[in-house]
Amino acid sequence: MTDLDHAAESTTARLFCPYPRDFLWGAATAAYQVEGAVNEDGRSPSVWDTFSHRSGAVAFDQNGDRATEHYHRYPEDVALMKRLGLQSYRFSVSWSRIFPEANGVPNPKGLDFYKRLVDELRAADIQPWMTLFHWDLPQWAEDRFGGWESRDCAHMFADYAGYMAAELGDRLSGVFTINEFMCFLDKGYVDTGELFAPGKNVSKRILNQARHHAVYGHGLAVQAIRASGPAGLKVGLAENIPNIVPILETPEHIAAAREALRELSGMYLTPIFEGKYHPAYLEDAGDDAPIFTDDEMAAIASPIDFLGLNLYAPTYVRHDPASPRGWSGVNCGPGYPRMDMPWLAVGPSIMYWAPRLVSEAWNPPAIYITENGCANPDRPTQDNEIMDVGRVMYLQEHLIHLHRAAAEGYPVKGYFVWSLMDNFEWACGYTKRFGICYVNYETQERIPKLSAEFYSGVIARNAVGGG
Ligand code: PNW
Repeated sequence: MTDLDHAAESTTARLFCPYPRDFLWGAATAAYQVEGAVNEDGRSPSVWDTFSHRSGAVAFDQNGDRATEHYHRYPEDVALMKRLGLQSYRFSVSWSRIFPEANGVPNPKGLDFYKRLVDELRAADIQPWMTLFHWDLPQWAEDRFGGWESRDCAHMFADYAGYMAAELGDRLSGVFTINEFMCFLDKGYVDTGELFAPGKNVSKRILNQARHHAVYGHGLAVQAIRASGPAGLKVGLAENIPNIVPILETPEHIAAAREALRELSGMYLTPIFEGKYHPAYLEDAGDDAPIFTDDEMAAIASPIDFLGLNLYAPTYVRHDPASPRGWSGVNCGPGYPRMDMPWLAVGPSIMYWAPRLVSEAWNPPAIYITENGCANPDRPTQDNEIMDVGRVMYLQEHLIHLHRAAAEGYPVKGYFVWSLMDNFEWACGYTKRFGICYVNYETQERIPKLSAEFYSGVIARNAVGGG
């Protein structure tokens, strides 16, 4: 076989060879982005309600009051998932629906919504995967003790996690404790340009302490879920790791990439897997480093059943003997391809490198891609079609690289596209559309886009290409 034949064969293989037999295909959303019904059935405000009602905080002063009305339209949405052939759905729970006040008294009506949603999913043969915290901290926790600035937040979170595992655990396929530390801490506690709720501006010292309480909250939640949930309930977290890609596939650049991943995850995933903060993080923090105990570090490193990875944009890294740490970052530079979001540079090989580098660094028992997708300025044609060829391109290229990770034996077990439908995109409001289904925000009509048809085909074939 010539080199050219070999190259052709491997590309074809990525496209047409099936994914592993029991690979799980799904879609994801998050409570505040889709539910609406913010004042119904006893729900109290979260920090995102407060923040989005602050003038100038969100594009066009938009908010999630109505969102996509998933709270009421969930039967229709589950039917849509079924039509698309989805095998799983990752949703998040609004903590302040379950515990509207600080007094620890649960709200049965809030819980009942998630019971109905989960039952509807199971009746449609769609696996429910629940995220406990996707940034919408109850406002009472912010008012009472400054949210994650306080250890109390970690304990309250664990109580809530244990309660949900006891009430719903027997009907779930998996639980994610926390979604993306960076987005509610680094973007919510410090104004670095794109401010998220609660929209504070704290000192480095307080930020580091809040980061510590959040990873501690994750660890306590894992323990509470195991203590209160049914035996065998699987638990992990969903994290947007820095998606390190070595600038070239050579041993030095790959080693540099692995070290960069551990170091840049120094305050989040590194302690969760290693029970210790990365020394470079503590050194950089100096006097602003968090205060912690050995027992807390042990709780943070409670074993998990899987790691969820939210993968969007690459961070290129090179081997660099001139840098004290032996590696440095490489900017994408002008003219680099991007999707319709300032931070969304396109680098499909993240889908290979993230599972590989994470496995080499920490060897998690299983990996799920808990989010991947892109914004595209979608508009229906006169015939009410949404021809989002850009998103089809993005998804196809990413899935080819994910196939490589699976084919090389990294333990990728499933993939959740972000998102099932267009929704409230945080500080961008409704101006950015990430859905594979279009939402008309006037009528709340959902229209599957071309990418939904593409993704349905992938699921049906369990392979990227073919027809
Ligand atoms: C994720 N970044 O957020 C969230 O989990 C979703 O709720 C969100 O809608 C989706 O990605 C799209 O934004 C991110 O700056 C926010 O790299 C920011 C970044 C990445 C992910």
